[in-house]
Formats: sequence, C-alpha cells, structure tokens
Amino acid sequence: MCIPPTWRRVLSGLSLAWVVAQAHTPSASTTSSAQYTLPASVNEAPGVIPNIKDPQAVNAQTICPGYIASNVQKTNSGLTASLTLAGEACNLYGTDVESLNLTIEYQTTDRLNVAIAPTYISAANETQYFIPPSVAAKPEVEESNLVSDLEFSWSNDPSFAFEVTRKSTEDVIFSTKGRKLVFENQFVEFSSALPEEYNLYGLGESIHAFRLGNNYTKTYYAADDGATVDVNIYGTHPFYLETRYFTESDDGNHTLVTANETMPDGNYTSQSHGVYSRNAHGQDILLQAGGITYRAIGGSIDLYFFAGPTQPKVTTSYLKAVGLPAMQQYWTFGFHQCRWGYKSWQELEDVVGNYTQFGIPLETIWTDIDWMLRYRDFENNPIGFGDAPGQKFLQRLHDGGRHYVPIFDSAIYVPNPTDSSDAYPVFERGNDTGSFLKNPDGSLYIGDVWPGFTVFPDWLSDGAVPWWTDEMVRYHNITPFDGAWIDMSEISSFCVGSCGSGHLDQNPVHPPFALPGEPSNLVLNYPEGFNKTNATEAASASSALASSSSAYPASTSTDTSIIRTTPTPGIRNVNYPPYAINNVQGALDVSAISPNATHADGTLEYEMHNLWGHGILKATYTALSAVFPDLRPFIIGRSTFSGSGAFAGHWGGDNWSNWPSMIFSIPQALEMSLLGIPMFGVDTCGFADNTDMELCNRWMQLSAFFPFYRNHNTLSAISQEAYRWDSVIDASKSAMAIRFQLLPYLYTLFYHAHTKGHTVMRALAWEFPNDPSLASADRQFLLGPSILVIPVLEPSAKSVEGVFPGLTQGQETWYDWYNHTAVSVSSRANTTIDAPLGHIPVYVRGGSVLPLQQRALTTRDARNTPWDILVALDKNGDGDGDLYLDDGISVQPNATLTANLTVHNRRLDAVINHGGWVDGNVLRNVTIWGIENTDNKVKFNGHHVHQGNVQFDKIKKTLVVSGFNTSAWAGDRWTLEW
Ligand code: MIG
Repeated sequence: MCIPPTWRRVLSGLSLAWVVAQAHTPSASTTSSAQYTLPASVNEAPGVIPNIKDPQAVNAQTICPGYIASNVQKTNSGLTASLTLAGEACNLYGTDVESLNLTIEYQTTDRLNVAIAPTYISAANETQYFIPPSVAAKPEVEESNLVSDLEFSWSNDPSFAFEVTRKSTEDVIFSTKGRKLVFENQFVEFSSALPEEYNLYGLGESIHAFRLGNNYTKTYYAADDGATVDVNIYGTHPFYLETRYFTESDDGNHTLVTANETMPDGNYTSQSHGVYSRNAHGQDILLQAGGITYRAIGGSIDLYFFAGPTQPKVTTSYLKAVGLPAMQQYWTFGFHQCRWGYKSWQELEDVVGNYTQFGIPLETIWTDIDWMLRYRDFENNPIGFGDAPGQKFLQRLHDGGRHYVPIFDSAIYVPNPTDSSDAYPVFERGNDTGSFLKNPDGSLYIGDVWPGFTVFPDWLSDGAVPWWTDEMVRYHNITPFDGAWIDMSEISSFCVGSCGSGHLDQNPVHPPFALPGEPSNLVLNYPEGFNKTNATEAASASSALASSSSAYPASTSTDTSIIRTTPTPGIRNVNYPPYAINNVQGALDVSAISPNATHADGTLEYEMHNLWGHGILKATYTALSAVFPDLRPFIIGRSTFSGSGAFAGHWGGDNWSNWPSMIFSIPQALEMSLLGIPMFGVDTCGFADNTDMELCNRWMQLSAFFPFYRNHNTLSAISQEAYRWDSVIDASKSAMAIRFQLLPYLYTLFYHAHTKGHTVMRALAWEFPNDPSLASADRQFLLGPSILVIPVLEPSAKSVEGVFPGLTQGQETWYDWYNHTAVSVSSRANTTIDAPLGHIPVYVRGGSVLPLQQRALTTRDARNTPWDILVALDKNGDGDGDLYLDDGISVQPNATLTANLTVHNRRLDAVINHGGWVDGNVLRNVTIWGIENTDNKVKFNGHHVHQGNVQFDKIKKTLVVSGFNTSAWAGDRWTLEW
C-alpha cells in the first residue's frame, strides 16, 4: 500500500491548513522548488462501523419479508418467473424493490445462470443493476434445449428459495432454503448452506490461506492495499471453487468426508464445482460455519454455476465464460529487475551491466515513477531520463536482447492554471476529448496522487480509450518501451472527494504523507532472523528504531465521529451507504476517488469502483495493440476484475521484506491461477522495509518457479538486486538454470492456458483430487502437472518439511531434480528434506517428458541453445509431454510447431506437427530417469546408437543418450528405443 495503515493514523495529526514545505523526495524526478504539502487531513473522513462488526447491526434475515415467485414460464433455455415482496418492506439498508424478474438459463451443458433483477428500474432509484457486457464479459446462452447435470429447483415455502443440484449424485451444491432473499436498492443479500468444514477456494484477491475456511469475510472494494491479511485489497474476483471429498461404499453410495491433513489413506473421490457472482459492487461475502452469505451494496444477482465435476473442468469453463488468459511473449518469462528509486538511464545501464558481469540472466529492466517529470505520465524527467539518452540506452538494451518496462500511473496531473510554465498537454488532450471523470455538477473531479492534483480517466466515456492510446503511441515514439506496468488503479486518490477543486493554483502538491526516506519516515525494519544472521547491524538498526519512535507519534486526530446512515426513500446515499461493508480504508471515499464521481453516461463510481482497474487494463491492451500492431501486449496491472487475465498479468504488490510475505505469495499465486491470471508473481525479496541476504536468497529461488519473476523494492530500502550478495548470486543462478531449462515447458503451459483455460501454477489438491489430506496444502505447489516445488519459507532453516503426493499409495514417482533419483519415503505425512541455504527442493513427477533448453543471459539467447529431452518414467515405465513453439511474440503467429512425446514399452516417440515454425537447434541428450536396466542396445530411428554415446548408471537408474547429430524438431518424427 502507499500508506501503511499505521502511517495513515499517525499522519492524521497534521494541521488542517494548507502548509508550504520543501519537497524532500530523494528521487531525482521531484522538483526542488517549494511545494505545498497537503495536510494528512485531506484523506480523513468520519469513520464507519462495518456492519459485520457493529453490535447494533440488524440482521436482515430477522425482519425482511423475502419474496414469492409466480408466473413461472418455461423457455428454450430454462425458465422465467416474477418475484414479489412477500410482506411489508423492511427497508433495512435501502429501499426494498417490490418486484423482481427471475431468469434461469442453461447456457452450456456445464453452465447454469440464475439471474434476479428488478422488474422496473426507477429513475429516482437508479443503480447499475447490470454490468454492461462491454465493461466485463457477460456469459450468454450458447445452446438451447441442452442436457445438463445441474438442476435448478425452487419453492415458495415459506418464501422464495432455490437449489442447484448435481443430478448424477443428487448432491445439492447451492441452496437458499430457509434463507430469505433481500433485494433493496442499496443492499442485496442471499445465502446458501454449505457442507460442514467445506473446501472453498478463490474469492480473490486476498492475502489469506489457500483454503478459505469458514471464519472469514471477503470484502470487495478495490483498495490501495496489497499486503494486509484478510482485508479487501486490489482485485475483485467473486468466483469460488468448491471441492467435496467422498468415500464410496460397496452399494455405490457416497458419503461426504471432512478433509484434514492427517487423515488416513483411503479410497476417496472428489467432485468440484464453481460459482461466479457477477456483481461488481462493494460487498461482503461471509464464510461462516453454516454456509456462505453475499451482501452487496447494489447490483443484481447474476450467478453462474459451473458443473465440473473436476477442478480443471470448472476452471476451463469459468475462463471460457469470463475470458481466457492472454498469451504472453516468450521474453516476459525471463527475469525482471525493478525498483522504486532508480534515478537515471545510467543507473539502469549499470544494473544491467552488473547482471551481465555476474553472469546472472536479466531480461527486463523496469522503472518506477522516478522516470517521470514531476510524476507526470508520458513526460520523461530531463534530469536522468532525458529523451535522447533514453533512446540511445534503449537501442543498446534492445540490441542485447533485453527489454524495458516503465510504470504508468492511473491518475493524470492537472496543470496549475496560473503558471504557464506548468503546461501539460497530456491533460489538455484528455480534457478536450471529455476523457475524465466528473463531479455530479459536471465539473472535473480532482483528487490527489503523486503529481499533485489529478484527474482520472473515465473508461465509460467515448474519448478515454482513444486518448490513452494516442498518448501511449506518442510516448513510445519518444521512448520505445516494451510493455506497461499499470499502478494505482483501484482507483486510488490520496484525499477525500474532489479536494483539488478550487486549489489548482497550488499545484504541484506533495502527497499528504512522507515517502520512504523522507524525514519522518527514515527507519526501515529488517526481516525476522536478521538479528541472528547479522547481529551487529541488527543491534544498530534496532536502536535506531527505538530512538526514532518519535517519528511515529500517536494519532492526534480529533475526528472520531462515526457515520451510520438509514435509508431515505428514493435516494441513494452513495458515500455512506446504510450497509457499511468491511472496507479496510473505513469510509468508501478514503484513499480512493469518491463514490459520487460521475461517468460520462451518468453511472456513478459507486457502481464502477471495482471495475476501474479492469477498465484501464482493457484500455492499455487496446493502446499497446496500436503501439505494437500484431504483438501480444505485455501488461502488468494492479487492480483486476474477473476476466482481467485476458488482458494483463498481475503482481502481488506492496508486500513486505519479511518471511510471512513470502509464505503468502504461494496461496496468492494459486488463487490468481484459479481466477485466470496465470501471469503472476510478487515483489521478490520484498517491497516495503529492508530485505536481507537470507530472505532474498530463498525468495529469488522461490519466485524462479512463478510465471512472472520480478525483483522489486521500495524507495530508500537497501538495494536488493540478485548480485548484492555472493550467496544470492549463486542461489539465483542455480534456480534460474532450472527455470531456463523449463522455459519451453512454461511457454507450452501458457499456450494451454490461453487456448484451453488450463492452469500454470497448480495446487496439490488440483493435481491429486482424490487425496483429501491435500485440501489445504499451500506451502508447496506444482508448476504445470510435472514440477513439484517445496521451498524453505522460514529463516535459519536447513531443511523443509514436505509431502510427496501419491507416493506411498504407490501411484506416483517423484524424482529429485538435482540427483535424478526417485524419492523414497515411508509415510505420507511430512518428510524432512535437506535444504541448506541456496538449495530449493524441486521434483519431477514420474510420467513426464520435458523438452528442455539451457540457461543464457536472455531468453533470446536461450532459444538458440540445444535441446535435451528429460524422461521421468512413471511406475509403468510410461510418460508423455508436449511442446508448443512459435515466434514468441505475435498475436496471430503465422508459423507454429507442436510436438507430442510419448513413452511406452521402452520407446520414446516424438511426433512433430509443422505449422511452419522452424527450430534448428540440435538434439543434444535424451535422459531417462527411473530405468531399471538396459542391454545397451539403444536405437535411434531404428539404428543402433554408438556405445560411446550411451551412459547407463545402474545405481541411479539413469540412462543418458547423446550424439544424435540432428536437430530436435526438424523431421516429422523420431524414436528412441532402449
Ligand atoms: O506505493 O510507484 O505497488 O510497486 O513501487 C506507492 C511507487 C505507489 C505502488 C506500487 C509499487 C510502486 C509504488 N506505488
């Protein structure tokens, strides 16, 4: 987050007057002239008591009447009915809507839609009941009169309720029975029973355990907070996966079982389904022992049930409905280095040079807001980031096969009208095209972000996307960047309301808080364990912290007022809705633009808030498609919505340089996987505070197995590039060696994600669906089906505890990546694995055939290295794998190549489908793990391989065959027999 909650409280003590101060920003990009510093009070608002924490809160179920269904009509794809209020309106957190339409659609064989929306939307009470399909994909009926395993049923006893049942098993997957439907203009509540100790996943974005549990409220209100456990953070993805485990008796009856880590081996099965609630409004979703309750402050009920019955099927269907993940360019899987505080092109070039000098791969160098002139998008700071030197640097960088990605902020500076030297044409062009959000009175909505007072693009206006596109094209003409990093898109503002209105003559202003490194914010913490590994430094750091305690005075804010509102008929209170969601920022207009900011078509930000970040990603996708016709846009965005993965990747931002942040990166990545944003990774080595050698060592290794691999750091924290410590150099190189070998595999996984909705990073529970002991496992993970990673996640450790799924049940074989031998363990429970610093345990699943290439300093060079084929045999001596190749950049590649590799009966068959893509790199080795014996009569394409090219290791059970003297993918097929 920009302003950690503690600072937020602390800073609220400043005077209410506008104050003039020197800008202290240690960044070269800041003006050195006197500048107004906004008082912290600009971001203060009366508090609210979240309803779920309010002892006075009334539970709608106790007083609201529910609805009665009538006029039920069958349709080609389902049914329609009318719902009428079953009694006197309760008007608890809004005005009850008298009459609703119910629409049931069987949209595909495995997707059922249950929609409930007001019959008549009154002008006075208008709210955005429906998300326009142009804003976020709306799944539609794809076939009529189809046969589905899902069944919708309903009753009016005592009031309208419905159930969704899986016909084949008679399992009720969603039931509102006994729970009333509440539908008011500012409050929509419905609820379903769930099995005891249910296994629910998803409902991102959150920092939370992978399995969500039944004591958790997921709040959606996109917030400038990326790291706080269990609160609303950047993204809104109201989709969950539920998995139910069963035992089967001889008569075919299945009995639900409660999953836990220590349960005995047994004969289990599982079934999974998915539920997507297409509502973008602020909301709380309560996971409690009895079930799940949705409470939104507007919108309609628009539920999509996905039948599964497996996780991969659910995920595929969900992603086909909301948007399959974008295909990424090959180079984006290289290693990325970023930090807040790089001051010049020269410094970037030095960092790149250092990576080369230490032999560590580096693909992309990034800049944070430091590149901008006074934090203004699309204007380079001539000090350090001049246009011409930038062009020369980028030419050299590109020649070396490397890339450059700058940050773009979501807010646009409004120039000081009284200062002609402050002109900012980017603003003028956007304003002229009506591209910015307005106040209800039609004036510009002016908030405050890095550059000072700012406006915010209105993605519902006709002008905004063309304007944004034009600015990107213009900027790229000056500074040929390769991708876009989109920040602050929640959308954030550092003040409450249109605080800049009438104050533009004070622009630029300094934010109402101290940046890291500014006087009242000088001392940064070190990770846990630092006191052991760095005793001397730790002692001085902690005494500095102690003596600096006055830098963090207790809050002196006197605004302790609390606002509780009650509904006014016919009027919505959008800034203080009667139902207060559990927003981490308190009131809805704190640290975000106000809910009454108004879009071109009259829609309020109240309705769109959680969609703003999705809007800028779509706009940026359009913009980059114009900047780079035919190239896959590379975008990493902060705030996302269901379906954003079709346009962008995402980073787990503003985490901390501490061990818990590293631990949470795994469940967060698995969640993003499930939600269709496979291009995900977190700020490696940690963002806020200082990192240390040990944490950075472990983290550089862990992130090497995440699809998006970027080291990023906050302003003023100690440097944390991989070459800063000897041990981190070695650890990074060894983990990157594996990553680079696996690049073709990772790329192929992305191809399957993009074309079929497969996942890339995978939870153990997904790959081993019949083992309920894995339902919560989130300290280890798989990359695709074949690679298992068991990282060390705590300081001072020399070993790690891990499980090897399916091994003791005799179903799976796991091979140690480093010593090539099969793991043997005696118990299904945790095994202690040796993992000294610099070693990340990685295993290959038996049954995998992996085409590998080699580490190089860039992916461009890696793509020119020889191929090795790794065969890890399963218990039957079989295996398979595949490969997808193309130019690695084009949206519609005109040349592709696929290969299927199968092993059976001591024979590997490679079948190659040529779609015009040529890869001339040689086949160097084929390595087979888990081979019991060989008569050394190895044949390649039917011809004996020379003895000297065959190495069999009886003890390790490995066979290495070399000397092929042919390119791996040139012909139509080849075979190897042993
Ligand atoms: O917190 O641009 O998450 O990655 O370094 C302030 C400065 C704003 C938030 C992003 C972070 C970035 C920082 N930004």
